[in-house]
Amino acid sequence: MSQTDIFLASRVPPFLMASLQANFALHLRDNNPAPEALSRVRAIVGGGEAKIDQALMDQMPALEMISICGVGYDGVDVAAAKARGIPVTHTPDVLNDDVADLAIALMLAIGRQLPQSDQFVRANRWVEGAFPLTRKVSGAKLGIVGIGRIGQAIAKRAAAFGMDISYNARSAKADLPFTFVADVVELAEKVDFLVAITPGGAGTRHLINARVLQALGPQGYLINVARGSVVDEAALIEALQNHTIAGAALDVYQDEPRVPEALRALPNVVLTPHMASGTAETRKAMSDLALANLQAHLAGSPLLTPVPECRT
Ligand code: 8YV
Repeated sequence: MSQTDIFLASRVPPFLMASLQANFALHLRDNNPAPEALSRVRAIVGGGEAKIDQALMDQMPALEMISICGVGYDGVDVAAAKARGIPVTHTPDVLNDDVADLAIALMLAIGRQLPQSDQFVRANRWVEGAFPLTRKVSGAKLGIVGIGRIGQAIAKRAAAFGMDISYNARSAKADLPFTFVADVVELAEKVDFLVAITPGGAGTRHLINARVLQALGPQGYLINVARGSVVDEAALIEALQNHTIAGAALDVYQDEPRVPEALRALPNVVLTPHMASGTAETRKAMSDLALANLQAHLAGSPLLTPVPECRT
């Protein structure tokens, strides 16, 4: 029996790659598959950052489904997929703990200056004097932009640090014991640490802009574990250079994996390479779920985790 043709739109974790290679006829975007091969493709698989637009789908007349190995799917034109009756799946929940862990780690890293102090010891500068004092995180005011599953996991951890927690979302969540602030500028004004964990896409593009950074102020820190598009990166670089804000800890960027030289040169940032879900345990769970969605579709069974727009 001939193998099902799958198009791989972006890099995926090694666990998923191994399963795809073993069980399917795999066509890698990087290899520019011929039109004839694309015409046989029944499913697209990709990571959370994969760009899957209508032009790409149009090259695949036999396309039946899209399985994203990631919770975010802002690179997928879901409306175009739906118009063709193509369901899109993603991998929510299994990464909540890891992303929340990294958000807390970044908050501690920038507040307590961990990479900077590590460098200080390595460069033997300790012999010349003490490391400058840092910012206490426990008990500080935290603002969370986006209070979905991951936002709530961050809040739960921050509560254990005795933080005073407020959040911004489209509407107040009555069941949450945190303060709702309808305006992001107002939220930034009242907190010490502002954490972005809202979905990417047109609706949240540059939600964190120059005005928000101005409101966060010279004692405030920005942490971004959402999408690079959520923050106006040029405005952020300017705010960091001019000390309009105290610092930033970022896991995501506008044009990954390219990080602007101006950002990399700054001393008041902590930069990680989009690794919030990047533990072996979680990437395995994400891979299993992405594969299970693909297999469910091919077996004619209900999909496990379709994106909200594709739930019936
Ligand atoms: C990774 C992510 O980018 O889940 C997401 O939305 O951003 C990440 O977990 C990626 O999808 C891993 O393959």
